Amino acid sequence: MVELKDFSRCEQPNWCLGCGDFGILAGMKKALSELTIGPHNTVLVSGVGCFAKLPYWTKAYGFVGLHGRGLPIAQGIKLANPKLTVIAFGGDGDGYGEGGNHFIHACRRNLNICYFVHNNEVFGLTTGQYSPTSEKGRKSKSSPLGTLEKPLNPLVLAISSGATFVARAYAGDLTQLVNIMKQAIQHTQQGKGFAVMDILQPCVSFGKNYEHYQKRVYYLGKEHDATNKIKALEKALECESGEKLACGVFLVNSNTSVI
Ligand SMILES: Cc1ncc(C[n+]2csc(CCOP(=O)(O)OP(=O)(O)O)c2C)c(N)n1
Ligand SMILES: [Mg+2]
Repeated sequence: MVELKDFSRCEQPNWCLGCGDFGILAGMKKALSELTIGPHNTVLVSGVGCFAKLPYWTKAYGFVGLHGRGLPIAQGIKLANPKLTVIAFGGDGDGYGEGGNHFIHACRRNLNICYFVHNNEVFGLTTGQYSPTSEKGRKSKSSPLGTLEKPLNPLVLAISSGATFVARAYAGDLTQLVNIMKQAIQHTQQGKGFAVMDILQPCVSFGKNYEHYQKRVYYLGKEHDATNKIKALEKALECESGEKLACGVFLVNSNTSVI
């Protein structure tokens, strides 16, 4: 039996009070323990950012790497020991900006690892610059007149690049977060390939608050056919206005994973 406390350390996270990262940390521990995956079989890998401190505060194997470079490390670990459950963590800056190139090719390569991206639409650790997922026109210390670019759509990028499990969750809804994380982990355990989860994360200091997400988040219903790539793309494109934020499993497919 694996219990939640098996993943706990005595140190407390130093994230801002109310940070969505707390929800993601809690969700990950709950998902692993409910799947009876123990700390001795788990490796957590991250890059640089507030989110990247997650392995510090979890009792499991961990590696905190360079900015945007979590995925190559995680893939190397999986190749060296395929029996391990490997979860890479990214931030919207880390994973979709600095590490964007690794992201695309990890989707194509489809190794059996999870990628959980803490998407708070901002560079949190460096105190509030705009990120690849910030909305157009966002004013920040690095864009005083507002950003000029449209935000990146990570779901569309993951689907079109070949990832076989693509989902979105919300850090403020633990029940659904755990449910979707468990499906992602199981996908990799069944040898079906790379599982990407974009996780909407409130940033109480520099980004959007819980109210913003609570008003917009809804879940894909049973009518959504996640085995249909075109339908998955359509749903992912629908979210671009930012007014309605669909969560759930957009795409699930089997694949040709090498390991
Ligand atoms: C190569 C490199 N470029 C820039 C930085 C500075 N830096 C540290 S954290 C960070 C932003 C992190 O943002 P994100 O990935 O969204 O994580 P968050 O802090 O929001 O959780 C940046 C630009 C760095 N450490 N290394
Ligand atoms: Mg961020």
